[in-house]
Amino acid sequence: MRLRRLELRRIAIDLVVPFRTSFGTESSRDILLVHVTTDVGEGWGECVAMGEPVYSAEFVDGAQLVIRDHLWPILAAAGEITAADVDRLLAHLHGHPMAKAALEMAALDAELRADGRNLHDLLGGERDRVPSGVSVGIFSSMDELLGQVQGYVDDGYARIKLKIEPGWDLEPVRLVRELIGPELPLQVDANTAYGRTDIEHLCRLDEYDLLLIEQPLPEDDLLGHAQLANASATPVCLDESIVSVQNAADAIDLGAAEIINIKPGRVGGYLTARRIHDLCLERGIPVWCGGMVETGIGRAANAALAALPGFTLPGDISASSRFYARDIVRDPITVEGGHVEVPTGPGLGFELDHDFLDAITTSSEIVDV
Ligand code: NPQ
Ligand code: MG
Repeated sequence: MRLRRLELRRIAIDLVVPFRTSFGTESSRDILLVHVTTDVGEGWGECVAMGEPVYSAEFVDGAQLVIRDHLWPILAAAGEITAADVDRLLAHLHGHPMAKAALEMAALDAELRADGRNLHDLLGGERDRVPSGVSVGIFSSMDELLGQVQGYVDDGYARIKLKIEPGWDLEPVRLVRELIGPELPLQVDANTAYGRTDIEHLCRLDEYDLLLIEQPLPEDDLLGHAQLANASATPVCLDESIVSVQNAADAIDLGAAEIINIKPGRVGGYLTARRIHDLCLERGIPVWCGGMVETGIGRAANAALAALPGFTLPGDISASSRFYARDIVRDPITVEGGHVEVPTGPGLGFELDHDFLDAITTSSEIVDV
């Protein structure tokens, strides 16, 4: 296909309840959507960068700029390409994985729709539904936390993940484990809030039979994670630290990653995400699909990825209604019996609700070839 036109669409969308993590509280989302027009049709992608560089170095204004001025011109000038060429064409530009992933997504959506295929098919997913986990924020009181967790248990989620930080760890985990009982899988995510001097403290989580502890230490501290993995019974899972196939392999070899959270935006796209999955499957490292509070575009694509055989743990692909009162797609992801269905429609598998999308659009920038 040939890329003809780019629309950078920004939307503003409120969260149903503020989401507090160790890096801050989010009450609404300012999301960049990437809409490409090609000679064979259109496609949409979603950039998962946040408003500020608090999860990783990327942020939405920077992503829009780098797409417009640096990434798009290369793809637009490349002539006849396929979505599988995007990663290689952009490889000489450092960083900006979320911006690159959004463009690759839009190219995949356009190409797949033109061929009457879907992402599930292209990636090689083997299941038509995947287990769904929910990520639960930090609260100012234990009562609020337990009330939220009970609601998600009632919704049928297959696994609970608690956000933790220093001062909000052992006690909330103890009380939630008591509330949900010994059977429901429980895990924690610190988003880099601890340091190597906390290793002994983090080992005290061992008694709560957690599925894993996600990214307790800074993203560049692979050795510290290996030290924690040696000291603790709870498996160490990396999120922010894993940014490429090579560094995933290195983290595994170092003993720093006993489990990996795969987020396509963080690693530069769905095709690289699949390669990390393939590596982990070969090495016997369980993986699961993370979430970045996506709309129905990203949620549909994540469900397709999570259908691959190495995704043996429930992902953070919760119902759209976990975060949004109304989604921008006509077929939002729902959770039934603890699972989400992998979309079967063409492309990434979503159908846009254009009226609602237009209603929440805050800006639209057009770039021609
Ligand atoms: C994680 N996600 O696994 C993240 C990080 C995160 C579902 O826990 C707005 C946009 C708020 C993106 C909060 C989950 C967010 C966000 C947390 C991403 O580390
Ligand atoms: Mg995480």
